[in-house]
Amino acid sequence: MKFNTKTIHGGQKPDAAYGSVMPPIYQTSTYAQSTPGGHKGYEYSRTHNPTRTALENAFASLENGKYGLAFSSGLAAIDAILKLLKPGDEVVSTNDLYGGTYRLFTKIYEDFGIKFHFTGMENAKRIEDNINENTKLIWVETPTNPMLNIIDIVSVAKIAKRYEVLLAVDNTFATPYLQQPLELGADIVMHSATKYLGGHSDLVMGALIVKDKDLAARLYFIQNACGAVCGPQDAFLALRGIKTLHIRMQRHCENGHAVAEYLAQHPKIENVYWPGFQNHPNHDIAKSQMKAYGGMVSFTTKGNNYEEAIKIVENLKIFTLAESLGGVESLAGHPASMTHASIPKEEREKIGVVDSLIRLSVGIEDEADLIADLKQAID
Ligand code: P1T
Repeated sequence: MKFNTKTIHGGQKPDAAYGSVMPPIYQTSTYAQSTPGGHKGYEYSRTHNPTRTALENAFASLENGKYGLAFSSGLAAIDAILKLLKPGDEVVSTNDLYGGTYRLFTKIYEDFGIKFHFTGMENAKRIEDNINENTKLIWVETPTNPMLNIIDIVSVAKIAKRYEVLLAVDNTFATPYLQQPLELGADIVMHSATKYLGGHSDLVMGALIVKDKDLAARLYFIQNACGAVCGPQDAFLALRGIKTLHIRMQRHCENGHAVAEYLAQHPKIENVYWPGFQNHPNHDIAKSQMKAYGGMVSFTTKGNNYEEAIKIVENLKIFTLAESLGGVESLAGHPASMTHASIPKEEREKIGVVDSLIRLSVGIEDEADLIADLKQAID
């Protein structure tokens, strides 16, 4: 089945009871048993729920995986991966990543005895410099949030295999429409399904997808034992969102391209970060592992003035100033004071998250309106 068909049918079939084309919202915590243990595959909704199962099957299908797991948020999904580890284990992570992931690593899991090494992964050699006998996990986000760096998943996967370390890829920015990390050698794909998978800014959710049966069993155990599952209403909304993922992504990419080109020629703009540009430092890798370049664009203004950046985001009318990304509507954010405020100033500035950096999640509105809005806000 091709991707554009999978978004609509992947892992899903009409409901067995009445043939409803969309899975019903099984709004129930529990299921009747005829005798203890005598049930129809469902006994308690933390463990399983039929609406969630339909969504988990859809996740697995989209990423060419075998097993999908849905969580109450993206961070809950990452938390489940970290629970595969034990005190003394070490993780090598990208140094440019979502601030909340960084906070979970450094403010929660370091206290439980896990050590994190943050490094730029554009050069794979740097990963090897941080691997030792305690390393159990490599954490990759690509494209990175918010600098839009691209990491070569195939090269990192080779290193992970050589050292027998798990490779997890946060595929939130790309979505399986643009890249499928399991096909490139990753062991675990993670999503904040809050973003493009849901696609309508109406839910908070996380996803994990794997191919390996034993790894899936360990993650299902953690999901049930720790309990950060999503509810059936949200599972239904995510299923509905996924059905248009391919057409939404196509438009996000087109509009992202137009906005990036507009910003690049604007005299007040210093840098535009978008992996589709030929002069983006990792453009060749983006070209080889992604189908197109996505709808996320970051930029800085000349002079790197904090007040000016704040004024621009306040002046926007069609772009909404808000955290998050990946919905049909365009959003603008100021990473240094919003999504990445939990990263110390000197750390974030090392990776380019300077005071004038503005991050755009370019939506699927009319391209001309988006450009006119940026023009009036910047001018
Ligand atoms: O918000 P939540 O569903 O828990 O997902 C966390 C998360 C994980 N990974 C990436 C790449 C993310 O971008 C996020 C959430 N990011 C935002 C809220 C944001 O505005 O960047």
